Amino acid sequence: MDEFTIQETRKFPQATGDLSALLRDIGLAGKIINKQVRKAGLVDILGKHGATNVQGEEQMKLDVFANETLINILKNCTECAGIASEENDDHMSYEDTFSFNSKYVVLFDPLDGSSNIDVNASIGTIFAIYRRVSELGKPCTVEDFLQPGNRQVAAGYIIYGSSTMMVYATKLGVNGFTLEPSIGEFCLSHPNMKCPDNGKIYSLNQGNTVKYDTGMNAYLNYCMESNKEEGRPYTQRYIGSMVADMHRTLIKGGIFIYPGDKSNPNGKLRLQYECNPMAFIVEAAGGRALSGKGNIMDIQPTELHQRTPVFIGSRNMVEKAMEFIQQ
Ligand code: FDP
Repeated sequence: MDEFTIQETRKFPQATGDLSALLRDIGLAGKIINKQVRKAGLVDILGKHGATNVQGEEQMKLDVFANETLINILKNCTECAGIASEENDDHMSYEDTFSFNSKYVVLFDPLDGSSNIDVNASIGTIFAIYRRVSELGKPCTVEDFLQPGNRQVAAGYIIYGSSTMMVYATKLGVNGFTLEPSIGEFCLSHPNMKCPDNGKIYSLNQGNTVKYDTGMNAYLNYCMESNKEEGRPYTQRYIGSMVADMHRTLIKGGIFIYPGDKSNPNGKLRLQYECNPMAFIVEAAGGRALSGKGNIMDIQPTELHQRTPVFIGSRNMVEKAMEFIQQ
């Protein structure tokens, strides 16, 4: 992966190599988190940590470990001015001369899908990289973290599944690397990933149907309706771990939805830590990511832990869903 990233950034004569180094450091954090995830069940890392995060959700021990690993690695590298994590109340600006002069900030969800940890289902780390807008030479500021998703320079995820993979996107495209455990390297296994324009899978928490509005329910009926020519009914798949559901959607096509509902009009998923990076990846792969009111990546964030409804995946399926949602 490191070699591939260096070759790619060489396509830009003005590139300094900072982005490649940052991606390598995030990959390193992924390897360390992976090592711990793979020991779950053997060492005392399963279960609850005993605290709640800023969203009032119970933190799992692995959430805390993953968060601290990313924070420390990015603090000690020279390309990151600061971070914002789904697990922390505020952004963190790294207070040293190297960091003051670093041009990138990173936002991450250290361990997404954590309700799946104890049952051995796939979980993942999601990250988004932005060029800071604050003045170089000084600490980064909250404005650096409140940029719309269309200003992302790169985004990606690491999935701890049947194998461990790091998938990242830049404006040049999306590539996937599988961790070769015997040499500890991410190796290019999924070059130039493309999200199929159409798919046969819809993915959402259908248990919430009663809370969905009429447009959303009409779309669900459309997915379940029989239409041989159009390949319906679609298949329903929902792991409840966004990284895992999105990885499948990226590879096989389909639509992943976490809509707003009567009790939570903005849905559950976080704009900056989950939806924007996934939107950047999927759109770089030819797919589509909408909120029901427009492009996810055009939303101007006003706070760090903002949520948004999300409809993401195969271009034609997402556009079709909008015919029902925007009624
Ligand atoms: P989790 O709470 O397990 O961390 O971001 C939160 C998330 O998982 C996503 O990964 C997942 O897609 C979604 O929540 C699942 O939510 P529901 O249980 O409400 O379906």
